[in-house]
Amino acid sequence: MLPHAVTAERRIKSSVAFARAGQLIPGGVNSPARAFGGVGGEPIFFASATGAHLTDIDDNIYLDYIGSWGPMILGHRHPRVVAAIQSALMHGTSYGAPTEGESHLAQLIIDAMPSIEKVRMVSSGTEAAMSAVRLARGFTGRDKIVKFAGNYHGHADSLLVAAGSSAATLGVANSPGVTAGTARDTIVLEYNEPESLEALFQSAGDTLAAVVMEPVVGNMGLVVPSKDFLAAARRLTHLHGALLVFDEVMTGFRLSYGGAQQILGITPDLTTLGKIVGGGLPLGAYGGRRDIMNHVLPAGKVFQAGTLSGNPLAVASGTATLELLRDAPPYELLERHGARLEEGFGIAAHKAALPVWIARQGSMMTMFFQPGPDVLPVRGWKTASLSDTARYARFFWGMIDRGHYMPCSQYEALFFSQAHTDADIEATIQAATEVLALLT
Ligand code: KE4
Repeated sequence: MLPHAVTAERRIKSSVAFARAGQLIPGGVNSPARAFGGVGGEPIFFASATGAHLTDIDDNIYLDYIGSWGPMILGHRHPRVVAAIQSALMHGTSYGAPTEGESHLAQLIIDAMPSIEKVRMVSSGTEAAMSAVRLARGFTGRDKIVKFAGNYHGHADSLLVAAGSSAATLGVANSPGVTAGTARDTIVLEYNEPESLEALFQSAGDTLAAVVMEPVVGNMGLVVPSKDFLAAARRLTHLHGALLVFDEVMTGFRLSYGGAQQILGITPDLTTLGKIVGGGLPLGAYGGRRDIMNHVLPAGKVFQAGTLSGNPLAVASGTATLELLRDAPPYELLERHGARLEEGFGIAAHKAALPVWIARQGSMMTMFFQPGPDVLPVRGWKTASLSDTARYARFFWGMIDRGHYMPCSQYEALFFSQAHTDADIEATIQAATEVLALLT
């Protein structure tokens, strides 16, 4: 089932739905990441999804390259995941009390990531990151945290400083409403600059509770870390008694079954998870060293709670997803398809004489459109933010009109699933070749 070409005239129902939503919901969306602010035009409303495909409310079919911003690594509506949710549903939806399923999922997470000795489940990646920061501050007794420009860790106040993802896309990397007092305790450095991390620790190492980072960045577009940068983060936090927090909400179970930390060979003190761990239902988690996690209430004194934490339906969905990824790992297939997509896009951009930087890790990839003529390697926000976002927007709409749903921002990574076939990947390369040729 290959996508058919669609045009704006074929999205009338979406346009009507967006007009109605705009009267009821700020910006007509429940998350700015899906508002199309980075590409202009109106967001597309969807009705259903199966495997690698999305169907919008005008019955247009698209190959899906965001996969709900990461969770749908198995493809939409995997039968085993659907069956697990249905089975849990037959028993109830929420108890506000512990269930054995939560311990089973906790064991799966702990088995997958040796750095996680204990784990607490929450309902989103934001909650996971917010809680990990509070825990790091409670454990160390220190106030200040370090994050990196273009990294996004959800919308908790202390982390909405120089944030990536839709905060960067829509120009509110430092959101109104975040107080100066809060922002004062968040120090922002440039990703992949070990020397600035070194200098900070030299001057203020004993005031730092944690370094919080995306171990492979998806939220400024894809940026991979240098070995020196990662080594410095691990060495300096250890030396100065600060915690290293890997935000693996996006990379966890995506880049490998053990996440980015498995492929990078770095052991963090705390890890945050989301997206895939819930299989598309609302579930996040944070975990790490037992001595740290035992500070979380009621084992310890650091408060964190949640009505729907460890919700039985989300736990069933996440458990089925992780068991499928553990028992039939898709990572070799995803790597093969990723390498082919990277090659195809690179050849197409070269043919069109377009200055682009393509970054990829497994099934996460970004093609950065640059002003040129020279191509600058994108190592952090300083270079990512130079991107030609107008040209990206033209690429995005050209791909939409050919039935390929790319991230609606230059500052987001694309994702694909194990349900994408060789033919799907080739069709997307063909579409990109046609669109890029029109962008010169
Ligand atoms: P959620 O609260 O959206 O579940 O997770 C926040 C979060 C934390 N950490 C990382 C590394 C993340 O990528 C995210 C969320 N990612 C964005 C997409 N880049 C979610 C999309 C959205 O905000 O709608």
